[in-house]
Amino acid sequence: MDYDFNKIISKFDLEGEVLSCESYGEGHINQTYLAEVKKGEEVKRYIVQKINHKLFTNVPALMNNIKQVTEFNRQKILSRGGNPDRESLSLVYTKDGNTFYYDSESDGYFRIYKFIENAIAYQVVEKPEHFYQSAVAFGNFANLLAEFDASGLYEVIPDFHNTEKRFKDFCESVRLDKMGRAKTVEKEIEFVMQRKEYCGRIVSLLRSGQMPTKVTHNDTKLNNVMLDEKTGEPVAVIDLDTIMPGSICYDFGDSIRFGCNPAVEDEKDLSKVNLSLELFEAYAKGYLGALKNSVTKIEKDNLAFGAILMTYECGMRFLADYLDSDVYFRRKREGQNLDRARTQFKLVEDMEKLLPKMQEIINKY
Ligand code: ADP
Ligand code: GN1
Ligand code: MG
Repeated sequence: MDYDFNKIISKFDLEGEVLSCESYGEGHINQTYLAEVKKGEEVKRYIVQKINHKLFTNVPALMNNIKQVTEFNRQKILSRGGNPDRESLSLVYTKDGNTFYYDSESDGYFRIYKFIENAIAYQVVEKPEHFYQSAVAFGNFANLLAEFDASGLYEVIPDFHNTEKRFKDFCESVRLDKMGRAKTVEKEIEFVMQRKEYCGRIVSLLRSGQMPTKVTHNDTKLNNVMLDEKTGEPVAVIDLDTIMPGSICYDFGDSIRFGCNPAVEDEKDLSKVNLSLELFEAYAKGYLGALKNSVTKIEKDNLAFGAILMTYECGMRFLADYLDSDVYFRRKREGQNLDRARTQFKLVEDMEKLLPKMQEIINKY
């Protein structure tokens, strides 16, 4: 075990003997573990996470956001007769009622969620139907957030999808070139520079009020939603760290970025990386179907562009991290962030060619 999980878990309001606590999942940000805890004859599973506090510098405020959203969600699910421990991310509080435990020994902030059983967070789309269902899940989640009083939410990472700001940060990484890697990725840097004009489009629409600012999830990739392992139907939206003001074009775009590509995010063989219009249509149908009339014209006109923007932005973030010596995104091997950046740029090129078709599909729904 990486940390003293016996001690850490004992601080939370759950009883029993910790049988194991092993590294779990494919998230790029937090350190996630699956714990098995035995109480009497029963073994229960939990997700234990060491929160990335380099990035989430105000953990109490972050956790207060999660508490507000999950508690709201819980009430909604209970009122329709559902099971909140399965249909929502559910926190296990500490014995003294806190949302997290700070372990001074490891300088780690830990939180625990109930494990959502019999459900899968896919890394790539295996069936178009699954992708459609993930769109329904994120669409319903957007509806839920629209009813939620967001005035008490803290903006966890300001400018999270402010692509103009991301571009400036990228230029700074190129300028500093800490690892001397810039000369080996000139082509990729040029790719970003050539598309600078993309950066301001959505932020200026939001700034001028032409596009509504909504409370959004901001990290809507396929492995942040759990689907029932048997029926493939949506179970719960997870990874609630980045709920903040944003645009639905970001949420829609990020789902497309990750899920419409049949290859993995760090695929080395770029011939396998492309945008599937079939998957795009499945997502558009599910998402717009769930959102119904709440989508404005300006949003609709920018959903397909949002996919290009989110993919471009994510590629730029991966490349900046490669230049900065991989300090942001967790990586399992050397060069992984560069490979991730390259898949994103390949997808951007594909989307640029397919944009009129993507827009046509949006207009259908
Ligand atoms: P990160 O912020 O690092 O992406 P996530 O919160 O998304 O971390 O968790 C990483 C992975 O752990 C998810 O993709 C999912 O596979 C799994 N996971 C997270 N929470 C739960 C849960 N409550 N039940 C089951 N699996 C979960
Ligand atoms: C991170 O946490 P995770 O792995 O679900 C990142 C997203 C990126 C994504 C790229 C808080 O998401 O913004 O789009 O990696 N999350 C954060 O796969 O930066
Ligand atoms: Mg995640």
